[in-house]
Amino acid sequence: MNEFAPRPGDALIIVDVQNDFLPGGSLAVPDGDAVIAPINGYAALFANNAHPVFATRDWHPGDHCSFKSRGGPWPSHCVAESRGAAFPAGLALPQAATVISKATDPERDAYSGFQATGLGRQLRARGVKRVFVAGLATDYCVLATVKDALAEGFEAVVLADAVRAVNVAPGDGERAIGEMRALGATLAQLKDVVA
Ligand code: VGL
Ligand code: ZN
Repeated sequence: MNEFAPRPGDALIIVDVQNDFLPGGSLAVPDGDAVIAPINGYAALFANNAHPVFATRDWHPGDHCSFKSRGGPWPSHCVAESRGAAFPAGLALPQAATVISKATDPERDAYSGFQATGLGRQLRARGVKRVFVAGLATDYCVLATVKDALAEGFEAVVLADAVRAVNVAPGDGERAIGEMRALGATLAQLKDVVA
């Protein structure tokens, strides 16, 4: 029996696959669009087997504290309701997917999909024990989401073929993967999950 085959108690969390994080966006993740095809595969697999699918989105007010205009580290990105904050046309989100908006408070950043969103409560309410995490970016929101998932007692599987890193410093993505593994996350890719 394949340990990564989705079973009852599993959920998929798609992190921040939004136009601004894709090539051409205001905070483009290198090769970020490469996550879309494998994520579409995971999303179909989970949805077709009635396993919950969640999609987080960075959903900032126009004057968010993380923006350079306010002394933060990032260019303006993912402003709520903007085209940059939208999911890309190529992302095949299942009808039943639950969208989780985060970092909506102008005065606080939130990399983790669990931060002030009720995601942990929603997962527990649906009997989820193990989360499969994909999306952008490996070294920020994927890392923070996986750390919080583990801290809240979920098992976490990082979908290695469906994450990409910003790499502000070279190697940040690899270090993030190492950190997640050290905390107890496992790594899988599409062929492990469908096998
Ligand atoms: C993210 C930087 C700023 C992410 C969000 O989704 O990883 N990174 N805001
Ligand atoms: Zn952000």
